[in-house]
Amino acid sequence: MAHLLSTSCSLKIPSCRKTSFQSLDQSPNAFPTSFTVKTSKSLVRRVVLPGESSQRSHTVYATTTPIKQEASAQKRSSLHQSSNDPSSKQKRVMVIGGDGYCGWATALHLSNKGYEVAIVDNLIRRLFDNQLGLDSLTPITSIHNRIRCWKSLTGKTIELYIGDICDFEFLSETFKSFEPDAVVHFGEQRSAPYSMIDRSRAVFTQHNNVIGTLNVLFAIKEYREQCHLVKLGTMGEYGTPNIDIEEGYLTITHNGRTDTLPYPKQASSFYHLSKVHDSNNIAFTCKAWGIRATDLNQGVVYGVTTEETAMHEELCNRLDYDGVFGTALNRFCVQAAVGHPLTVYGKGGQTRGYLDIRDTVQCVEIAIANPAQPGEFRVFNQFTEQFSVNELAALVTKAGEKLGLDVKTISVPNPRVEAEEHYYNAKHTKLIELGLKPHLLSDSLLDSLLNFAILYKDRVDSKQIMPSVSWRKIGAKTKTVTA
Ligand code: NAD
Ligand code: USQ
Repeated sequence: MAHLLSTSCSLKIPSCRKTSFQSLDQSPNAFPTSFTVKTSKSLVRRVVLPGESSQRSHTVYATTTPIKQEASAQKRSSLHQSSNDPSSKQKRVMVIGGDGYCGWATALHLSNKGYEVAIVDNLIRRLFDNQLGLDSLTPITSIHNRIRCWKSLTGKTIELYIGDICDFEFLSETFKSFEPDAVVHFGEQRSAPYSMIDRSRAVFTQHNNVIGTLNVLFAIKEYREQCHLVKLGTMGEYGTPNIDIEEGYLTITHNGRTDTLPYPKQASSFYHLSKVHDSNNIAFTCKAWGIRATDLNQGVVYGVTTEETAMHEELCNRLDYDGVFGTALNRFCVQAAVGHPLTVYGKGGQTRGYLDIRDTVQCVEIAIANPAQPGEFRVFNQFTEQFSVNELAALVTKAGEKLGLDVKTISVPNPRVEAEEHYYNAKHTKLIELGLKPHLLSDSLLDSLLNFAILYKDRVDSKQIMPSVSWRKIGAKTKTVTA
């Protein structure tokens, strides 16, 4: 089992450019959030992929040094509609976190739909996996190969900016260079268990997520005032109150006076709390600076295939099944495929909103196509169905048995601090009103997810399945996560 904190780590990037990460220490910023392309002193790299001769395919920007404005940025502006016209369809979309699970599928979907897309990512998620000794169920190729494959299949270019959005200089240059009409922000540390490993991970998560989002807000104010921010929040911001959950706001009458206020937030991990802080910062800047923003409070995502990722094996998305990054339904399908009992935490009454990854990409597209007004902080609850963990386990058991699998369930002592039996009724009508056509969890989807898991079951490391992070045991001491 790999140790969590190694002193350095490098990722292999094809096309002969070696990258290395900064060394780690125990400080709040201990986790490397950017890297530089080492083969040249120049911090601006234009990567021309084999078979693409001199044509621009994608650009790799390193972090801290100002980047020369490229001529192509000017040329481009004649190709796209003016983003200062709020009524025009937004065309240029920056996908921050575009190498991740939701981001990769969304970047391809938007590119397929005719948007000009740039991915901004520091690839830190791949580093987390390396540090923790984890791997996606599905083999995923480098971001460079992914983009090259997409280009060769469709002729469509996705630009690539590699760097850390916590580095404002880097982010500014990506804004000046790409000139986005919309920014979809997926680029955060998104695992609740990761944020609860130890103090340094808690601090890293909140620093990375809150400062990254703050930088995006400043970049919009400074360089692209009309740009629409589509920010991935989470249903977990609301917690599990004993009343219905509304979409962002609640009208309250108190001592005879009535007001519509932000819905109370009761997040239950340092990760989920980072999303609450983000939401507050975004709401404030909408008011103060006239930023236009949509906060997508997304539920738990399941599935792996979208229309675009299915086009070629090199476009395949990641699927996490481990105890840190794996989420409930995806984990249960992989567990069923390898004959591991389904790991229901505690009583299993924990109820959450869920959605198919095909709906994630659809929802984001809908949000971009129907932008918020200047100064508007719009909140959509982005999920399609609610399930308790016990209900998910029962559905996977039934689907597994149909495929001849012997599926068992165990109750695992809950490593989290959360209600295990509670009321849950969350509204989710706004995206439907704007045209979302949900892919509801069906037998056929479960079949295909289970078959996917069976296909790759030899890649499963069973030692990674049981949860190893405890909400109660988190402390200041740096922890090594062992299987
Ligand atoms: P992921 O870990 O697969 O992807 C996140 C990506 O962001 C990674 O590629 C990572 O390298 C990048 N990133 C992180 N910090 C960055 C930084 N400072 N600068 C540049 N890039 C950075 O996560 P995901 O599952 O795709 O989730 C994406 C977003 O959606 C997250 O904000 C998450 O909170 C939200 N969300 C996810 C789910 C889910 O079930 N996966 C559910 C609800 C909400
Ligand atoms: N759970 C189990 N067994 C497991 C895994 C999870 O019982 O093997 C339970 C958890 O205790 C929890 C529920 O299932 O009650 C959901 O857990 P999860 O790991 O599937 O999801 P969560 O930690 O909430 O986080 C995921 C994403 C996060 C996103 C969130 C949406 O990692 O980025 O914000 O889903 S939401 O849950 O709506 O907040």
